[in-house]
Amino acid sequence: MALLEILHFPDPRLRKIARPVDKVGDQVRQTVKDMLETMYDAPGIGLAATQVNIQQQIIVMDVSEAKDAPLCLINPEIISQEGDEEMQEGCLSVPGIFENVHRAARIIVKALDQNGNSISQQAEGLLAVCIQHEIDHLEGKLFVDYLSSLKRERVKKKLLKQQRQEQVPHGSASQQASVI
Ligand code: GNR
Ligand code: NI
Repeated sequence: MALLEILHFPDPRLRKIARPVDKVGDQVRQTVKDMLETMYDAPGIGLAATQVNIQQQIIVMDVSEAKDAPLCLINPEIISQEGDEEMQEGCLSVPGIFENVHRAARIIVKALDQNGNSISQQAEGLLAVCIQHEIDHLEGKLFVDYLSSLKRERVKKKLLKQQRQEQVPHGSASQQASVI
C-alpha cells in the first residue's frame, strides 16, 4: 500500500490525456488500491489516475456516508446522459476552491471493473457529478475550465501563491535567518 502524491493546478501534468488500460492485471489492481488509499486519506469522494501522475484510464470513487463503498471504473465511457444539474464542486487538485458547475443529471457509464469484466453503471446525484468530474480528469480537464477565464486566472494566482508559501513556510529557518 502506498500514498500517492496529488498534483495541484496549474501543474501541466494535469493536462495529459490518459490512455486506455489494455489488460486489467495485478499492476492495475495495485494502482487501484493505492488510489483508493490516497483518496480516503485526502479525504475525497473520487480520484482519477491523472491526479497522481498516472496516464491510464482509471478512476476510483466512494460517495457513501460511511466511506465503505469503494467503486472503481477502468476505461469509463459515458454512453448516455440527460438532464442538467448544478452542484458546488471541489477538487483535490484545486484545494480550497469551491464553485458551481452544470453537468448532466443522469448518466449511464460503461467501463471495466477490477476483474476486467464489462459493467454498466447508472448514476444520478452526487455519483453522476463525481463520475463526470473524474472522466474529465482523464481527458486533461478540470472543473475550473467551466469557470470564466477571469475566475480561473484568480484561482491560478491564489494557488500559485499558496504553493510558493508551502515551499518557504512562515517561520522557517531560512526566513528567520534573514531577519537576524
Ligand atoms: O472530493 C471531491 N469532492 C467533490 C465534490 C463535488 C464534486 C466533485 C468532487 S470530486 C473531489 C475529489 C476529486 O478531486 N476528484 O477528482
Ligand atoms: Ni478532481
